[in-house]
Amino acid sequence: MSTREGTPPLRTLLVGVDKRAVVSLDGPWHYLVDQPPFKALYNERDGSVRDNGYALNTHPNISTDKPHNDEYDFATAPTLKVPGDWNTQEPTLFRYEGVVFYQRDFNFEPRPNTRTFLHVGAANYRSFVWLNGKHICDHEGGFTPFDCEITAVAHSGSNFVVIAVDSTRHQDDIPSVSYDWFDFGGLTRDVSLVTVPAAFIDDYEVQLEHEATFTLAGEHKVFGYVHVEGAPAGTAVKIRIPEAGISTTASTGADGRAQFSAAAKSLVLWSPAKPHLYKVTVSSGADSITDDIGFRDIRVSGLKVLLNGAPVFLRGVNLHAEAPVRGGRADSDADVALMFRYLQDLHANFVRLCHYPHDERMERTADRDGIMIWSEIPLWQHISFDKPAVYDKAVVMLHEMVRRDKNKASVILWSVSNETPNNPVRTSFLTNLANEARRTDPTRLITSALIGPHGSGNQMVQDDKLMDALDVVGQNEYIGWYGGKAIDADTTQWTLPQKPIIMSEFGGEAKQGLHGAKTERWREEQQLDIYQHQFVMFSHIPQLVGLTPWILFDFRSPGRNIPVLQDGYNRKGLVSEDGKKKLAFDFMSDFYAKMPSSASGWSSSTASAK
Ligand code: GCB
Repeated sequence: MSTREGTPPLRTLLVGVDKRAVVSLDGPWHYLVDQPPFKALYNERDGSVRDNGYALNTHPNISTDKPHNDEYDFATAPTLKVPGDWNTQEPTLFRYEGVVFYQRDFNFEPRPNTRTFLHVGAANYRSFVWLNGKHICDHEGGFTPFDCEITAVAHSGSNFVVIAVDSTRHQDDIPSVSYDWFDFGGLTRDVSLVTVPAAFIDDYEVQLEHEATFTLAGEHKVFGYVHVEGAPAGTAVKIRIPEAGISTTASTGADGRAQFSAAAKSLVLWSPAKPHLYKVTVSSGADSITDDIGFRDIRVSGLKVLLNGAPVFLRGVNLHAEAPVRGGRADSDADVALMFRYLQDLHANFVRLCHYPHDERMERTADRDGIMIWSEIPLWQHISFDKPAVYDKAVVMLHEMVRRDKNKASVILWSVSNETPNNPVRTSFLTNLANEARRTDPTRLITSALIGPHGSGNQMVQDDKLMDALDVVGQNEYIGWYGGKAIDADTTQWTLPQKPIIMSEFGGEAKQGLHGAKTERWREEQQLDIYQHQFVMFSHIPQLVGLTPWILFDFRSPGRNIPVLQDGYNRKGLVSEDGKKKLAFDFMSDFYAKMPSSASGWSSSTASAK
């Protein structure tokens, strides 16, 4: 198995882009579809990327007597809105998985002693970027940001950028070819130009110091680092948190990092009850960023998860990054606000963002509103676990996820995978990845959602060796839907590790508005019945520290093809895709609402909820 040394360099550079003054390139971009076999993007001969095709943004000779040339033209091509998936913007692209070229012009005035980056919030799945006809960067992975430097290529006046996005699935991609969600393609998150001084802050981490033991009272320390790119060792950085009485300086080492640790006066620790954020300013030379950061401690003690030293019960739900009501990939403040309205209605204090990093607005809103987050990379079920290159790719995705969100107090869990096959090759891959996650961020908890305990009769024995590498174990199961009857859950007994357990998926499908007997499939009553029996089972799991039912909203999935009932949607939502709540929503919401906020486990959580 390849190790850190073999890992390709992290291409995402800039942390805290949403806190910088940027030039937005959101809006209409011209597009051209490059249908299979994708001759505009890939050379037929060897599959290499063509730099001499649409990337050049030439125009056809139409009304002149010049010789025949290329047969494409962005200038007169239609447009797609960025950010946005192409599937829900153009009916002929609804089921399209392939290559789309995007192009737009922008004006630029270079400023002396600055560097400029093109920042892409996310593009699914592979991206190839050219500026003024020059190939400036590529990126793989549909859910994390990347930056391409344009300083040397951009000129004064009008410039053009071309981005080819390829959403085709491949075996060795992450996720691989088969997954239970819709493959929304395109420039799905914000695109901007970020101009920074020649020496600039590309990365910083500011957190509550993670001591060996946590004490609520007494002095807390804030620690972290500021990384300055393009500055010599010994460059000064300043970290100021006025409300916490912190104003400190540090200087960069040979690696460009300035480490710091500073005592804070009586911090208000971040929690769902009080999601306090501090204004934190990091600066160096001409560069400065002011972020909003919460400070809190998350750790495991025995069978409990402790938030700021107190056991906490994670009242959660699963969520895909699909916009309710309007449909399509969630990409705006309005989409995020709507999702959070339902989380509030559910009385949730926790959300599992499935199965890939979501728009950064989710973490920002969760920080502000006091919702804890499980964030995951898209290692979903079958991945090419036997390939070192795929491991390297997984490490890059992990690093990109952690790098973007490590300053978000809301994020308490990094998940390395979901429902992967239990075999030695995969266990070694994921154990290494979990260890890498812990090395990268020792202040948070590492998890994974597991499936498939060995069972005989009503005995479920989870003996997956991957659990040894996890702080918190996610257990998925669908008793009453994919197997058995709802009532079987009453007598199901689990043998689980002596670690905190989150029941990370359970549920069943129901078509909103379809009513009948609880024995009838697809009825809201049956979905509710599944939930009620699950709760009997949960009461026998002493290690239970949280629940995330599958899933908040019905979501598109191309394999869900029962007409009328599914119509291309996975119907396990507590709410339909157009925002209507099902009976199971009210059940979960009542339960969470009645749970004492001090609840830490099932017995304390249910004491007053019944
Ligand atoms: C699972 C997967 C999830 C699916 C869900 C289902 O176990 O983790 O991605 O969508 O089951 O509905 O089958």
